[in-house]
Amino acid sequence: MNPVFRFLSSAAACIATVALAHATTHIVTQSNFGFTPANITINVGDTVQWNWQNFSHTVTEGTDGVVNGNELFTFPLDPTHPTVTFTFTPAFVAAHPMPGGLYNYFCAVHFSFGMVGTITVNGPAATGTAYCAGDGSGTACPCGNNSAAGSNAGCLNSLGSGAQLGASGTPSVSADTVVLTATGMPDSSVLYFQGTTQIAAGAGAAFGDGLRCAGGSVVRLGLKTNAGGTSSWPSGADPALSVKGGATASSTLDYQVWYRNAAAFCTTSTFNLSNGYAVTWTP
Ligand SMILES: [Cu+2]
Repeated sequence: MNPVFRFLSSAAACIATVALAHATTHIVTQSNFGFTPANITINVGDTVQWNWQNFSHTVTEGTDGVVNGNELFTFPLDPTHPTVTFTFTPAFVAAHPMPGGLYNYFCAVHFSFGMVGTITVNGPAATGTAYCAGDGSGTACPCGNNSAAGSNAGCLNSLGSGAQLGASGTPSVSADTVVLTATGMPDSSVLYFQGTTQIAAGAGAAFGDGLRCAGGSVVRLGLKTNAGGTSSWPSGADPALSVKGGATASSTLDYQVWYRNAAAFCTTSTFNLSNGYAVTWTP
């Protein structure tokens, strides 16, 4: 993981001012009826600074060309406001997600002149890496119940979906905010567990109606009951993942979800599993 991303996402949780100190400021210069460069790509936490040169303009989020209250930000850019800045904080980006991280803006005065720009905001790096999908790319699912290729989910269950395990947060043993979340399951009991190795080099081995992915020295993290087909661990009064699992800096640990699927389906077993999810812990 990119250490800058890791730092930003960690710091954002509690000490945003430090994150900003390490973020970058990107300069966009107004010249006549254009923004230069018109299209930029930044990282979450970065600041964009617009520098005025001549005439009077606005920097207004959106695509409709008018300031009507639906914009996420709008500033004058004129002789009395020659420098304006906006920071794409993790909180802002989380609250106002855009497809592909693409934020459009325009000058409300010169929109008809094509005075527009875009900012593409790259989100924080992923917490970890999914592996051992039950899509036939590794070990085949026990009953031909492979999930769709590329879905990064476990083998299909009786509902016709594969359980998908992912994570959010910062995998730092000193500032752990990682939450594992699994979706695509019945509203049944589910066990979150941790292993130290990837079975069959990450391809998994048939187990119940699915594949066992995480092996080695296993820690049972905790039981949850799915609601709406999903659950997360840790949640409520649970300890931090790194604490419960004894994660140490530089260790890569493997997580997986085992869940009950009592309906007659596939094997005589009444359980299935998610994909595996590997997390490398930092100090
Ligand atoms: Cu303008």
